[in-house]
Amino acid sequence: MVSIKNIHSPQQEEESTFDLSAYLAGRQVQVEAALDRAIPLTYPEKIYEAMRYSVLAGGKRLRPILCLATCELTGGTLEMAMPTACALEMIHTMSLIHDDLPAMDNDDYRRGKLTNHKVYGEDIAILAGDGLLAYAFEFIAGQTQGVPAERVLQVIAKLGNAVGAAGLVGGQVVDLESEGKPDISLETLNFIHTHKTGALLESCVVCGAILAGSPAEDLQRLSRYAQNIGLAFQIVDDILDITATQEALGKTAGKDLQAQKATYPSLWGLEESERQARQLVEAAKAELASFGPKAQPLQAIADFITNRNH
Ligand code: GRG
Repeated sequence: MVSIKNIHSPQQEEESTFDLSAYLAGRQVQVEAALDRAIPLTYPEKIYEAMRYSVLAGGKRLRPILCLATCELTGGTLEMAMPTACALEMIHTMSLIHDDLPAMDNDDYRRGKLTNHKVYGEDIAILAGDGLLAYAFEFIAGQTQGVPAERVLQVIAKLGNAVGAAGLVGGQVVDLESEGKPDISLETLNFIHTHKTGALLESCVVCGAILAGSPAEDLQRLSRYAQNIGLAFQIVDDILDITATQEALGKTAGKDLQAQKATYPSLWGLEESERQARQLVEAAKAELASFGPKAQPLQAIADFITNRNH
């Protein structure tokens, strides 16, 4: 079995003095606190409880952290980006709740806990996802402060595009259509993942920079960084489905094989999948060169994508 630990060279580890674990832990605490405040437990309590159950169930908080990091990198503040960062986690959580439903991927565990529909029933789980999706946009529009209105509008439009049929929803549809077809082409596999996973990750990175008022060239560089880490993230997700335990993943392991799903390892094998992920991470990091040492968090997050074990 191939381990994806130490996927980058020891030399690279020496070069970086940036403490990513401390950085991520600090940001996670800030994001969790903001999410806790964002969704109050009010009437009708049942739906707010279901929304809070999944949003506050843990998770790496990679999407909000990416948004905060690019906003800071491009001259903005954490405060400017926090409502959007929270909204991104609400949207991501919504997609996990719906993805876990029996009509979709049908999973009992997520983030180490029973899935939303297992606790609250399918009806409430669907509504909890709907509630989170709508609230995410309301939250950006109503809570963002210190940012010109046209930038907020740009963020809302970009996010709507990434989540709808042109993004997440479209990727999920092609994924559903591809079930039980282990022979789908690399082009179709790439379409699924650039839409289902990549579009939201790209939005996280670019929205942080939009809020800070970045020029178009920087938005393009950051967008290419995000597209590369998005694909690497999915390749690693496919590898982990084979190599990691349910305990480490917090969700059912080995599902892709069981469902005879086409994945990067099924197409390329584990070794080549690791090589491709590593190459994408290097390409992503190259896009950050012009930002200098300020881009250390984003450089380290790119490495983390291939080094993670869950
Ligand atoms: C209703 C607008 C709407 C969309 C729903 C269900 C669906 C359409 C799309 C599925 C999207 C999906 C679940 C993609 C998988 C993304 C992925 C790799 C999730 C795991 O992300 P991590 O590892 O999880 O960051 P944590 O728990 O750490 O946040």
